[in-house]
Amino acid sequence: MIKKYVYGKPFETDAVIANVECAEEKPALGEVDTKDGFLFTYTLFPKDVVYGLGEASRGINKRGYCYVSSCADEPNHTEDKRALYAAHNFIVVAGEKNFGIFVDYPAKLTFDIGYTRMDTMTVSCEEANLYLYVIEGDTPYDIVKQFRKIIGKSYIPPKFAFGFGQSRWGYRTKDDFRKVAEEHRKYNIPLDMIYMDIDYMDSFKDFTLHKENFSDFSGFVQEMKDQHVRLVPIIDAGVKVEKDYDVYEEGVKNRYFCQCEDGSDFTAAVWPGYTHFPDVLNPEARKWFGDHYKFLIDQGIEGFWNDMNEPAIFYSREGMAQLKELMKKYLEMGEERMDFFELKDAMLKVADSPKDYASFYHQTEAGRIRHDKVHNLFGYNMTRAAGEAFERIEPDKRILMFSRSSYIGMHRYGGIWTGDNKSWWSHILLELKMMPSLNMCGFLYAGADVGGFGADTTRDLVLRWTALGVFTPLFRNHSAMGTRRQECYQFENPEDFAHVVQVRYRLIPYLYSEYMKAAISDDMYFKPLAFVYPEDSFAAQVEDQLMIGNEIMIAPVYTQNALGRYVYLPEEMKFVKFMPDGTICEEVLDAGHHYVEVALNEVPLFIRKGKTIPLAQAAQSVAALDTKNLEMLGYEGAEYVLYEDDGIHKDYENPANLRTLRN
Ligand code: MIG
Repeated sequence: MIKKYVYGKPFETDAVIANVECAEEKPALGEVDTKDGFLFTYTLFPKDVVYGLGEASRGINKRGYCYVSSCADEPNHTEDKRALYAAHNFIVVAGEKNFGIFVDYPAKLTFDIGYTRMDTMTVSCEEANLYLYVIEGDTPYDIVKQFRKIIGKSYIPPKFAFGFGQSRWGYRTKDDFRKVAEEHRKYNIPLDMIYMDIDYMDSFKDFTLHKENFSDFSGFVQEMKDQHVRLVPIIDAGVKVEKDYDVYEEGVKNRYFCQCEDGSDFTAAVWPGYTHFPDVLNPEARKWFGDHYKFLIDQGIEGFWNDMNEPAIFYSREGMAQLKELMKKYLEMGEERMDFFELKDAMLKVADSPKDYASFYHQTEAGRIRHDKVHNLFGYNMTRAAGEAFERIEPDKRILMFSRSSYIGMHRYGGIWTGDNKSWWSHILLELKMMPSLNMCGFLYAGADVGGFGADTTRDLVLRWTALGVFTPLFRNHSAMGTRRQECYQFENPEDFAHVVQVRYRLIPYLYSEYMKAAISDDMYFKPLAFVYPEDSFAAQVEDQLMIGNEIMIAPVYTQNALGRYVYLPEEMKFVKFMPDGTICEEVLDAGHHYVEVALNEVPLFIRKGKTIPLAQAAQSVAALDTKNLEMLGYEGAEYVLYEDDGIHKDYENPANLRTLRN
């Protein structure tokens, strides 16, 4: 049962696409107060669990902290962070009463989930102009499924995007990319994608190519495709201010950029230097920006990642002007009297400043709106620009797309990666916890930078993280310039990495099938244990294991120097380990707590009682997978319904895509 309540004059975000009638009465659960902004209050029962919020810090159970929806370029994903890159305003309270709420509001929103008072949850924002959806159901899982029905189908990438991708900020030349492909092939580390970070562009200008490094780009794209490797370029939000650069000139001429109060184009510095932001909330400008992806599609590109679309601002013209004033003051007064901390603070504060976000405007269907009032919709609509354009450019073909910033609704146009994590053990666990929360909000194609983006990694960390990445739909090793190199072939015994990545390919028939079933039926691919075992009170406390699809459970090792880990089995399961020599260890374990040993080069998973999964032979690319000859793993006599399609087109509902396999 879903009820929609309207307060004031909401901005139409298009997050919800089903027609839900507005209810006349007040919500039966919780109290709403609109005297001073919007305030929803609910008293939590001692054992209530709160799920949701998609991309956020901390646990699967969100209780006990305060989270803020305010998309931010935040590269430090520590426990104290209240806001990361996305705004996913959906939560589910499970326990004494089960209900979900979605607050469709595109500006800053605060979820105080037992932070100010441990027994009180509040959701609040400054202006009471929003839609509140209240969803009641028997279980949290049921509530999620109802929610997913009203926000529209999740994005489906091409099948190659279920392969392994290698990325690093700093690949510059064709030879850099060739080397990555060569090294993977040399060590039999499967590979389907190499990501192109900002250096492929000419001076960081969107929809351009570095002239010396990428002459005959389409020839190069084909050269890589001949090895079954797709190049996936990055697109940044800001368009460089540069005379005679076509994207810039068109945007200025047609008034397609976000503007200041006085009608001048808002100017912010990002990688290219000063840029303007395409006004992706203006349908015409959105179409224009999206059409530019064609420049790369025409050269054979089949996938993109959208970055810096919170949008990130290093500094604005105004911010720089103020800094200059301050520096001038210091130069005049001399260093004895200089307040070092004032200067340091001023420097840090120019980036992503609320003042800047409140100084430019969008031209929307509802008229001119100040950016800060719709801030959380920028990344969503940049990705929507691309997604809508793909429908025009290649209506029958799936194109890979994922974004850094997002809002619910964007899940229809692309996936997400979780941004600039670090090479920390705790971030393996953080990724695991985010995955089911993201699925609740519709984001199925998701993953984190395997091995960690910032900071120097270690071999064991990359191996353990890769063994989790085996199960995430988006499986990409990515790292920042200046950090220790972390491609699989950079470490001793690359065959260990080859083995772990090969396990992914062996599992692709199953993982892809479960992804597609989840996408087609608005279900979750990753589930917290409690969603599958609602009667098991211990399952609700498990924060480091996940269910995938209907057959398996994962319990990755995320502790350095650990030889294995404790795992909780809500029912009997078959413990499976993919050994480095290609064999598979199987052992039936009873329900309950166990310690399982898992070496660095082994990949563990658990098959639920009475279930079976298909397994392919390892292959070096998705295209090379033999899905006709699958072996079955798990319980004998069990059946599995496999979903398979050509991975390119959109014929999802064809009954021929399903076939029953028997163990
Ligand atoms: O300010 O393009 O999250 O994946 O490598 C950093 C360079 C800009 C941030 C992205 C990261 C990417 C990096 N970008």
